[in-house]
Amino acid sequence: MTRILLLGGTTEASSLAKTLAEAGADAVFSYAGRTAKPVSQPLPTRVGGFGGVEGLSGYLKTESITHVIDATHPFAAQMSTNAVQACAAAGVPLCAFERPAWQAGEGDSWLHADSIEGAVNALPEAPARVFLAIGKQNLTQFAAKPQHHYLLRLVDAPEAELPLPHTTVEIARGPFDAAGDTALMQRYGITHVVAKNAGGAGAAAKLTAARTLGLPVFMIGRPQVPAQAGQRPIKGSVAEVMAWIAHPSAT
Ligand code: 3Y8
Ligand code: NAP
Repeated sequence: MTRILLLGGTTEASSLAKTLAEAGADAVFSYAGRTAKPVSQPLPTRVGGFGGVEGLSGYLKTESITHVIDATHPFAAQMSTNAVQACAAAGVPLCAFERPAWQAGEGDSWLHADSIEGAVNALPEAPARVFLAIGKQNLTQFAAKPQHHYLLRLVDAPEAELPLPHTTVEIARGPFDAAGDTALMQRYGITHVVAKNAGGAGAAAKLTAARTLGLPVFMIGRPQVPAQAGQRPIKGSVAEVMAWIAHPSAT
């Protein structure tokens, strides 16, 4: 009896949830609970961490999960790593539903950073106006360069004091569009953009806007998710995931 756990939090996860619901699949959608009011899904939904690998392994057993689909964001590396370990321990097939990384195109001026710290170090010394479109979980690292004015885009208004002295906060939930991001960056006289290589369409608008405005982008590469060969096949479309559910061994 197929019972699917869908680890969500991305546009891809939401589109897969729709297809699973339409197919009448027995599936549970899972959010980390990072935002105050996540977008509602057409599947039964759980919110909050599982309690590490232990907790996830226990969940797989008590909920008789037969397939896990990791459709989390490429930067949700801890969740993905936990899923690899818990699924291996429980002998439950796992696949990742992931969008390809963005590639620089004609007219782009990207500086590649291998981590958040790398992006901080790459920022100039002279005061600049930086669009920091990476959410709120990694802002502290940028306190190393307090001289810049940071435009922050957050899903929820910050509860605590921000770790940066000069900020403008934009509260908005994606997906975003290029015209909106171009106007936003012009309004605040942005000179540099920092982005995580999320891939997908939901966060790409700022890259198109940067190209239009001829601005440099500090592009942070994705973290690696350690997995044995075949343990975590990566699918790029809803159709591929649906085919995998039918035949998980035919990765
Ligand atoms: C809680 C669920 C859907 C999902 C939409 C996608 C698109 C909009 C673009 C910018 C970049 C950023 C951020 C972003 C985008 C989609 C997708 C995507 C980037 C929601 C969501 C949850 C989260 C968590 C949130 C993080 C933050 C990251 C904002 C819902 C809206 C910057 C990533 O305040 C916080 O603590 C926010 C935390 C993790 C990154 C960070 O480190 O702060 N996403 N985003 C999920 C959960 O609880 O499990 O609230 O509805 C989902 C989406 N965010 O269904 O259409 O698919 O990527 N999310 C990044 O890409 O850099 C915004 O501003 O240009
Ligand atoms: P993370 O650092 O990889 O995960 C930290 C912990 O959060 C995990 O160990 C797990 O807690 C819990 N968690 C994460 N995703 C979960 C899920 N879908 N369901 C249940 N628990 C989850 O994750 P993150 O980067 O904070 O991202 C959190 C969520 O936001 C993810 O679902 C991701 O898809 C979404 N998101 C993230 C980004 C981003 O830039 N990171 C962007 C867009 C959307 P336990 O160990 O207790 O199980």
